[in-house]
Amino acid sequence: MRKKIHRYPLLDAIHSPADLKTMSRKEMVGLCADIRECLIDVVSTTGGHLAPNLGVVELTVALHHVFDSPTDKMIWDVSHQSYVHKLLTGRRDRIHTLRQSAGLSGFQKRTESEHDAFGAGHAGTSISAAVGMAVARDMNGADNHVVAVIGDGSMTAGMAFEALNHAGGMKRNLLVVLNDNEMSISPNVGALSAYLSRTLSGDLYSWVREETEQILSHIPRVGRRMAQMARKAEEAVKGFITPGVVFEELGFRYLGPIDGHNLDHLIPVLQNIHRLKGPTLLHVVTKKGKGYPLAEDNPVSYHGTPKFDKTVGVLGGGSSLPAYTKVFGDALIELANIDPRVVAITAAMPTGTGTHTFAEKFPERFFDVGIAEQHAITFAAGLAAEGKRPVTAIYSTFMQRGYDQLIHDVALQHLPVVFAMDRAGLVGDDGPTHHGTFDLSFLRAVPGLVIMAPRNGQMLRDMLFTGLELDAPCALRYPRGSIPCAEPLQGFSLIPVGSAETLQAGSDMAILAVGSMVTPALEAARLLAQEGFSVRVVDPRFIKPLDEEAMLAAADTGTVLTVEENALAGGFGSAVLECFERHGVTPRVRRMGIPDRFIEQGPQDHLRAELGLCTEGIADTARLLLAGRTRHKVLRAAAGRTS
Ligand SMILES: Cc1ncc(C[n+]2csc(CCOP(=O)(O)OP(=O)(O)O)c2C)c(N)n1
Repeated sequence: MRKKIHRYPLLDAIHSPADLKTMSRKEMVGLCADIRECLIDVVSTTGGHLAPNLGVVELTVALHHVFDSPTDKMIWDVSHQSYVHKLLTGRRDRIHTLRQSAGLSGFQKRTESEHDAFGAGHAGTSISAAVGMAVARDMNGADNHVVAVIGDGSMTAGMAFEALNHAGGMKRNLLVVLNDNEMSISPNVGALSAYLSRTLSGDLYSWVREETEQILSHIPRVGRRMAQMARKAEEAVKGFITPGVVFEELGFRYLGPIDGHNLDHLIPVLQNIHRLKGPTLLHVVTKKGKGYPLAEDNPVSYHGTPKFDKTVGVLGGGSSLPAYTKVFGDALIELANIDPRVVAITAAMPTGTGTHTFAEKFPERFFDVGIAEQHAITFAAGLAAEGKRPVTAIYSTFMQRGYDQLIHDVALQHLPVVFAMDRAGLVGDDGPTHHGTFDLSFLRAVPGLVIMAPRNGQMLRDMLFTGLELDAPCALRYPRGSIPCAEPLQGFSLIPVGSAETLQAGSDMAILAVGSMVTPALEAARLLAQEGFSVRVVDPRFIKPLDEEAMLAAADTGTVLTVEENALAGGFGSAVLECFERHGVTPRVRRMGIPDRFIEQGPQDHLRAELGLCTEGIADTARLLLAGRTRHKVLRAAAGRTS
């Protein structure tokens, strides 16, 4: 029998967190090295969030050494940094399936493991969930620990402060670990970030070094123990109690900052906290990308990466066509050159939304508000109320956060804010927390909001221009990935609001396809033409207001197929049905889109193909419709109606 070779011997010996309990400190240091190597090996082949995970290796090991998951609850904010937790909680042998179809999720998922206490993907939820769990624990008379780990970036989310406020007032046992690496995806922004940096500044350190032991030894019992411990862990003495006033005023006991890469600091501190009562916040300082020089030097690129060659680093590659994100970013700069009223807003995603180039060009007109989508939207409303033309670039999935602000602050006051919603539709490996498949449904209900979806790069430019010329709020949604074809991208044309474009005439049936679905719909129509069918193809361009004339002309063919990368419930197809109902026309209609379930992770193209949202899928559905068409006509004639 061949002997199994252990690539990561210490990591391979861990089958559950219980195995960590008996490890010596030295072994744990070796374990951390194994984990880093494994992370780099895995993420270089699967893609994923490398730098955030490299930064929490020691912290995760220490937490699992001291606390008892799954009895103690560990909640990772966003949970993009939970790979180490996965490795330590029985998922080592499946880690190579990370973010793959039917593989491990890139985030925490309750259905994946009993150690995943709470699922996430969006930022700022961990403390709220932890407070809920702490209250439920107390109501149940249990005594387990609840630990939320939140990054300094995610701490900029308003929800985190709502939760701190609630928790601090209630005095339940709860630990919040603030993982401070001074980075969100990009460098962290705002006053809180500046405040946290000040707590790490040299001046403060020296003040603390002198004062800490004295202060600690004056705290009865716990204080003496902590002082002894602090003495042992030389470096940890740095700011053992620093002015974490913000958190203390919110009712938390603030401890830190401590070195989040030093187990000799982390473990004794956590062991002490384990015995403390009440809400505690431990401020831990880490380095994003720790241990992999390429990631340490460039944490933005290694925050989330596609697969890469680990010896040379993250490689570009992929399509030779520009991404929608870049087309948008370039167009925004061009339009801002023309119109000085144009300003740009991002909620902690300058690179992801393509607004980072705008930031370089127009630093005075660019605003990164942190992970604060709700604030971003009302902030935009304020700017618009005073005559600016804000373009608020927020991924479709994160727009969900700002729905009330969109209705109450923007639309109700009819303020001209442009929402540029990247990553609309299926996003791929990030999975259900990140698919942008609801925006058409939730936006369509908002009175006065213009909703557009471009089918190519030039149309994105024209829609952005049209949006900025409007005296109304508007949203444009475009997919993750490259534009569908090489085309000269130049100039800007106004698109008449509410006008569809008929791309191909046809009389047997009509396909009405939105945004990313237009190209496959045209290809499907071409296949059908080869089979002798005459198919009309219409790009509505505007989901709201709908070009009713164009929709009714489509109905005249007697058979209509709508295709969208959005939930079927309430999406574009629903709008078309509502239009037909308003006008009393009854063509045969089929709607293609996202069914009423959450779509798992997988390559974007595979997911689309599985749902039929591709050339073949559209052609197949069209064929079925066309086959039923004759029968339908006969039945309708028998019922005395014509179409
Ligand atoms: C509501 C929301 N907005 C934006 C994002 C995108 N996002 C994912 S991780 C991240 C940065 C998080 O920074 P931090 O919490 O400091 O963690 P780090 O990656 O630095 O460890 C952002 C902005 C998100 N997940 N959720």
